[in-house]
Amino acid sequence: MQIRRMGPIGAEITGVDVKTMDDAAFGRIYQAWLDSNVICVRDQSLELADYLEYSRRFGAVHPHPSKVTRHPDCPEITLLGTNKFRADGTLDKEIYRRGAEGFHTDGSYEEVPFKATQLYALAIPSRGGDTFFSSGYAAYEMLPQHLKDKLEGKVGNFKYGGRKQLNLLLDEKDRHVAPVWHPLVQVHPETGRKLLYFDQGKILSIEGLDAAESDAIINEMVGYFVEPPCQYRHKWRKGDIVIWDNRCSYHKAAGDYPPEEDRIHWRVSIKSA
Ligand SMILES: O=C(O)CCC(=O)C(=O)O
Ligand SMILES: [Fe+2]
Repeated sequence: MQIRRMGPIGAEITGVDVKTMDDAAFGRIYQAWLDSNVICVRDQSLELADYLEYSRRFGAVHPHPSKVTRHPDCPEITLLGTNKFRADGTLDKEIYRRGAEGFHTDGSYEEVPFKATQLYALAIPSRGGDTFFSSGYAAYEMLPQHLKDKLEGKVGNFKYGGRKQLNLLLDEKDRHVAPVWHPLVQVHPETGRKLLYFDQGKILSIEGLDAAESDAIINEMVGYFVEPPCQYRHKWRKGDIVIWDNRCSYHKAAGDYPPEEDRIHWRVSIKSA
C-alpha cells in the first residue's frame, strides 16, 4: 500500500483492496486521514455490502435526513446524481448541484454532526464534477485577530437549509427540526488541533450578539469562505473512495459537469457511534 500526500491536505492511497485489508493497514489509512483531512483510496470494486462494511471501520453509518435521495434498498446509502431529470425532462438543480452552493461541513444541523462523509464513485463524467476541500485548522489560523477574539467561546445556531432555507431535498415534514448549537472554535477530539467550525449554508446566528452584529460577522466569515485556505481539488476516477473529516474540513462540489452525463456516487454519513 502506498500513501501519497497531495499537498497541505489530501492524500492518495493506492495498492490496496479495502475488502481484504487487515487492521494494521486500516490503521495506516485512518492515521493518514487524521493527518490530511481527506483521503482517496483508488481503484476499488465494491458491492453495497462491501462499501457499508468498509465505511463502518470509521464509525457508525447513519441514514441521511434527505429521504428522497436514499438508496431504495439501503437507507444508510444516499445516492448522489441519480434521478436528476424530472419526468418532464427538466434538470433538477437540487440534485445536480447538491453540495455546490459553497464550502460547508456535513451534518452541522445535527446535535452530533457527522464525523465523516464518504463517497464511492460509480460513474464519473468526461469533464468537470471535481470536489474541493479545505482545512478547518487553516481556516482558524487565517482569521484576523478581531474575529478570533470575537468567536472564542461563542456558539453558533445551525439548521438544515440555513438562512436561505435551502431545504427542498427534505420531506416537508422534516423541514421544521429545531436548530442546534455548536462552538465556533473547537479542538479536534482526535488530533488535538484548534479549528474553526462554521457552515455558511447552515448557520443562522451567533449566540450572545445582537442580530445586526451576528449577521455582520457571519457575512464577513462568508467572505473568507469564497476561497478558503489549504485547498485540495479532487479529480474523480471511477472506483475512488473519498472520505473527509467533517470535524476539521470544508468541501464543495463544483456543480459544473455536463448534465447529460452521469456522475453517480454512493454516499454515507458516519458518526462516532
Ligand atoms: O458531490 C460532491 O462532490 C460533494 C457533495 C457534498 O457536498 C456531499 O456529499 O456532502
Ligand atoms: Fe456536503
